[in-house]
Amino acid sequence: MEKTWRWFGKNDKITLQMLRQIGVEGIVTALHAIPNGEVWTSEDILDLKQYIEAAGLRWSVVESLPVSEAIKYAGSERDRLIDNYIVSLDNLGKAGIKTVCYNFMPVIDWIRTDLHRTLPDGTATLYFDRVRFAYFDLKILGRAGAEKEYPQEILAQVDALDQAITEAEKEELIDAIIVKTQGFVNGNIKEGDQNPVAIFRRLLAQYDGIDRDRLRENMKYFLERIMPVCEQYGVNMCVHPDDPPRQILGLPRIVTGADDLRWLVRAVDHPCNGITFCAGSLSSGAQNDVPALAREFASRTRFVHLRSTDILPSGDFVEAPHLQGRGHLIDLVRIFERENPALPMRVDHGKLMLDDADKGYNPGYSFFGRMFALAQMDGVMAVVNDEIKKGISL
Ligand code: DNO
Repeated sequence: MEKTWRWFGKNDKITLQMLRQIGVEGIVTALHAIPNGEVWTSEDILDLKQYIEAAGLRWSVVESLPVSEAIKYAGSERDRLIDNYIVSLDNLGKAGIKTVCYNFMPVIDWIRTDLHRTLPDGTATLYFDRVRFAYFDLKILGRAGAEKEYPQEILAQVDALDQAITEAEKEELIDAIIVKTQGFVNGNIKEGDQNPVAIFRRLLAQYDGIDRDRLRENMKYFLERIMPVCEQYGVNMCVHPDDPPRQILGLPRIVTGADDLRWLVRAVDHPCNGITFCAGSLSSGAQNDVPALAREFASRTRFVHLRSTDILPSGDFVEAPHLQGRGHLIDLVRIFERENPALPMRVDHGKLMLDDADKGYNPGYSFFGRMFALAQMDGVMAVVNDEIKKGISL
């Protein structure tokens, strides 16, 4: 697979020169300064492309070209926003950038409750705590009817937490769930926004009455409209699975596992309608057997995120070391290297380690942590390619 790296643009503290030194081949990035819903012009695309190429790298994948909320809930401005999206795809296609990652998660992208969970070895990682998440929903957001969605044992723990939690911890929880993890991915809520909880409530209200079937219809509508421009340039759209892959905060989520992926590839049965196989997101759903999903969907996979998680007995989940956990990344490398050795892959979410602390990296996007994981996956790829060369099949 092609070794790629998510890089956040010219202001990223991790420079392209650093990435070349560690063996990165392709860059995964976006025009982060363009507000969601606006056109990516050829001029801006080419400027960034040339900057990347001047460092001896290539712009392999766009992550993400965000899908505006009104496209997802089918608001009155949906067609105008899809028209803009098509122009951006046209400009990317013309520039020869042909892999575009996006997601169709309403309102909130990936979710964690703790961005600095310290492990016994002194490194820190990302964590999802079921009770704290329920606390956010019930006691901070105060979502109507939310109690019905949680088992009694969680409700009791939420009440206990309510007696103990400090104001500072509440702020930290809000920051982790709806600010720090979101700002750099879709811009719905950004750092510095006043009263993020109120903004979040307004965003949620846009989905009143939208269930999984309606969201599926809206996704199909979007994909059908953009397929012609994708076909014209051979641009592969690759949907990122929901993280975590389950219904959340009363919102429908429709990219959660085997049934959803089957629906997706059949609903718009076109080779440009592809998948970002994010092993991390998929592995955090207890329903998912990740290697089985990889085998089933390899031929529609256009981009791979190598990451793993562990689900704990409490139902919480934590990012696992890349060679461990439910992601089974060794099996995945075997599957994807055989399917298409040119597939772009990036390691996703490294731990905070060594010199990473206090650099202000986006959560999950540390330097040393990701470099360490990339070296591990590079080793696995070397072994697998050696097996393939020698005709060993496992
Ligand atoms: C977080 C990522 C997400 C993902 C987007 C893709 O680390 O998994 O930000 O890149 O959802 O659209």
